[in-house]
Amino acid sequence: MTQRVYIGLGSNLANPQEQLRSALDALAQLPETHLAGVSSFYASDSLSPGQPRYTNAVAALDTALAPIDLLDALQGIEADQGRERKERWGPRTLDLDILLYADQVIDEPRLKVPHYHMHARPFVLYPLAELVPEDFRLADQRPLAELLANCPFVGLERL
Ligand code: ROI
Repeated sequence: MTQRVYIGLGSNLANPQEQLRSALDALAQLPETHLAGVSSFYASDSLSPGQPRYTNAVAALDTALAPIDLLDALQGIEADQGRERKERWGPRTLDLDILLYADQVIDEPRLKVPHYHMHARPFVLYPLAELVPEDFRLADQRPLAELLANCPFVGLERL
């Protein structure tokens, strides 16, 4: 059975738009997975000061991969694109986050879904909103419209 999953993509090094495009190609080639949709790309300042601006997007996947297998696959794509895990919150060539996995709530050491910071991040919520119905709710039942209302479209530049 396939599940609808939303992936957050981010990059602020080494031509971020190119990084996102090759990550999308890699997502489309994952086993047992169909790339069902891609949002616009958005640029914004880093939440951590002193880093280059980020480019972010959200992708919709229909996948039969289990959550941890999908996480392994995403970390493989990050590593292929030169991600080095030096410092937490550091600049990165590619960040791939599982934002939502169907309506599952996952709380494991390696994986927390819904993604713990997505509720307040405009560069996640606005691209996600392009891919879902207007009455969409997160797995914790919070309506996306409510999160958007509390998260102004400030500092986001749609590319
Ligand atoms: N800031 C923006 N704008 N986009 C990101 O993806 C992003 N990712 C991060 C931190 C450093 C928190 N800031 C970010 O990890």
